[in-house]
Amino acid sequence: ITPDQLRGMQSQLQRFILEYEFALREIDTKIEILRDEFETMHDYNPIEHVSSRVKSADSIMAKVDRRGIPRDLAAIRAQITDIAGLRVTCSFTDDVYRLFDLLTQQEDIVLQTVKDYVAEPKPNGYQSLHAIVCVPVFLSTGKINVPVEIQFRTIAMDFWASLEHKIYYKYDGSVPAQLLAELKEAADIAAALDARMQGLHHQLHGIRASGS
Ligand code: 0O2
Repeated sequence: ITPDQLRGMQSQLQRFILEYEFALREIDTKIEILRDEFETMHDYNPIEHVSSRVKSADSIMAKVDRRGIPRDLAAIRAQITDIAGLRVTCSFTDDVYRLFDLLTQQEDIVLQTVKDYVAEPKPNGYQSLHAIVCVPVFLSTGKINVPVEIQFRTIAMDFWASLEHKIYYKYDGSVPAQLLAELKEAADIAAALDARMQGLHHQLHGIRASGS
């Protein structure tokens, strides 16, 4: 490979990654607008926090090889849909669906796939609502539609998922059975807590509505 070819590949890759960063900015802005509107117009804010990341080149290539996808940008663009990822952590389970609706019903957003691990948790207890959406990004060369994976979850679901993720990596995927059972139990407790908090929240709003 010549230095010129290498420079060409580097700039292609840089441009490729940039498209996903732009898409994340578009979605971030949409969420910021919703959050600001909720704060100003309503009596509470359903969004606790938002985080986003673009997958690193190493992690994209690891997934490409794991899945047997050709190492070419067009194939990667078509088949890896979580290069841009965004996580919206909400206060209550209702808010998870509310935010999902508010975002995915916007007319420039195209909903591609939904995985509802809240309605149907994974066997290990993992809960979250996952959506792959396509968002338009306007470049000097024209419009491109870029896929973004959005994960909607409650604080309790997020708490559980981040600990489970750490444990999974610590044990390199081979987590002892006892720990897996405890994690599943913790997931059930987190789900029960979410249901309880949601109930309290409804009561609070009921009291406010009838008391005002
Ligand atoms: P990261 O670092 O968060 O990006 P795949 O994307 O191929 O791994 P699939 O079935 O296409 O799998 O995607 P799915 O089921 O929608 O889940 C993808 C992402 O959801 C993961 O991304 C995690 O962020 C999260 N996730 C899914 N299952 C679990 C789980 O059991 N525990 C935890 N803690 N997180 C989970 P990545 O790429 O694995 O990691």
